[in-house]
Amino acid sequence: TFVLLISGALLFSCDSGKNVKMSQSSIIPIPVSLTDAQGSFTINSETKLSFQPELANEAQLLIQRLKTLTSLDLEIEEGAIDNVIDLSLNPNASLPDEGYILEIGKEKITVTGKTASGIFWGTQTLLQLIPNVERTDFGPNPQFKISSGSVEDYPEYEYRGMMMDVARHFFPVAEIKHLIDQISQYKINHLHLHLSDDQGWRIEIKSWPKLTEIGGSTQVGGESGGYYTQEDYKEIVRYAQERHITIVPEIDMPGHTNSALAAYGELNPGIKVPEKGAVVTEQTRMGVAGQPTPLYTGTEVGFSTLDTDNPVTYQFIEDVIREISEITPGPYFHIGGDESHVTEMEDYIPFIERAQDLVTKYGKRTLGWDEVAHAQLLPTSVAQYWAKSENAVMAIEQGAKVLISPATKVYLDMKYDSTTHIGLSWAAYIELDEAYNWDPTTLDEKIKREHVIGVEAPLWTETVTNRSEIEYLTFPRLAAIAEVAWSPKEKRDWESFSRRVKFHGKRWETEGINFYKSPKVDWE
Ligand code: TNX
Repeated sequence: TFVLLISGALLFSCDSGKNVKMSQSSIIPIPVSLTDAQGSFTINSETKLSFQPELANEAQLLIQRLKTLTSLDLEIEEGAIDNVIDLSLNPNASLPDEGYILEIGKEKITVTGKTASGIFWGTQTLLQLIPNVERTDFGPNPQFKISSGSVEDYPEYEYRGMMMDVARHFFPVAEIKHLIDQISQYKINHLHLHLSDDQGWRIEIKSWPKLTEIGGSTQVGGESGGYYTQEDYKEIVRYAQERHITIVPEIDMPGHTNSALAAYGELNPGIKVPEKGAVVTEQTRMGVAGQPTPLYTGTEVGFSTLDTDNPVTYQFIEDVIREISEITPGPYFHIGGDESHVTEMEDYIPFIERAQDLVTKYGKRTLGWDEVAHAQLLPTSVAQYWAKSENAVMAIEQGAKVLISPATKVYLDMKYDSTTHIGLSWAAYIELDEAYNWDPTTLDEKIKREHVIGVEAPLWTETVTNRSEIEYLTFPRLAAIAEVAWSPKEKRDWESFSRRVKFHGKRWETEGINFYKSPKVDWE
């Protein structure tokens, strides 16, 4: 008995083997199909990795992540037969582009996909099947058992996004990379960067250097700001690309532009005296036409506009769109277009149409907040529904598509409840179940599946100043939203999600991610 006890204890410390059946696993987003089989695969120090040369990037990322989660450093061995994880591209597979098949046999794990993206998402699923072990408890001979079975999976929506506002508060490249690491685990494939707003201009434009020099110098609260050089931006794009994430740059116009007006007075139309003599205090911040505005570090919205009558404005936006498009491999350029409260509608509409033409000229598709639907949209354009479904419907009626970001469901800057110490609450309190229990196709009867390219969760940062605050508002809500965007409607179920998210809570804890312990989930 003594020997048995000792070996039992040893086994316990290095073999994390409560065997969870595939169908009972905690994968988020929930896959299209899960099938159980007899037996299990054990990952240990002898496990090999084999892959085609085209998959070297996905293989490297898998090795790195496995090492963090298990302490094991997998060796690469082409053609290994036993105890092997094999990544295998099959261009003829009958799968959607981002789909994958993951098979856990007794001697072999295979991830098959038609594209490298499919393979990458398949490896993210595999990583979620590795049992959680405290990093201090790996022991001398770590083993990780995964129940046999298979997963067949592909996304419901092609666009699964998060938006990060780096304008209200600036976050350096390292923070964005950390965020990319986290969100790619949930099969999020677009990261929209809100690169300019009243409080800051965050990307170097070589032909208009004062944008960053002056416009980038501060942020909400009045501390010093910051910006990405074009090299920094390219590094973010590269890092995201490795993780199969497309960067979507946004320059908000014609409103939300005080940082540009502070840098270049020639863009400033000045105060327009309201026709009916009404006192509009917001407009007083615009000062004198042709003169730079003061820098702004508060949190009001809707008081600024570019001069839509001045030809120099169009030279300006063309230079900005060109320089950013040149370093953006993804298909989209986001022109903002929201809350232009001091731009007359008769000026707003032609402005948006010219901006859309310039985006097209530089080879991109236009994305814009839902107000842009007041203009004539191209069929390649996308309106981002955040506030008004009638705007989304107007976009659809023009043949454009919509990206779904209702503020009441997916705004990550909304508080969870009245006690949340950061965030805003103008749209709603959004508890975890609120972020989970909704569907893009039931918001308005005129918005149908075929009109929707996907779902995006924005994080506005008026109240967010550091990594831990980003994490607190983002997790676990982003996991819920990722499931809305990836998983088929019939597979989604709150009870199931609230059980699965526990596993992720443990993993976030181990990784030092400051997530919100929603009372809707039994985390123990
Ligand atoms: C509305 S959403 C805005 C942003 C704010 C946000 C705060 C949108 C297109 N405009 O300027 O940051 O609310 O929740």
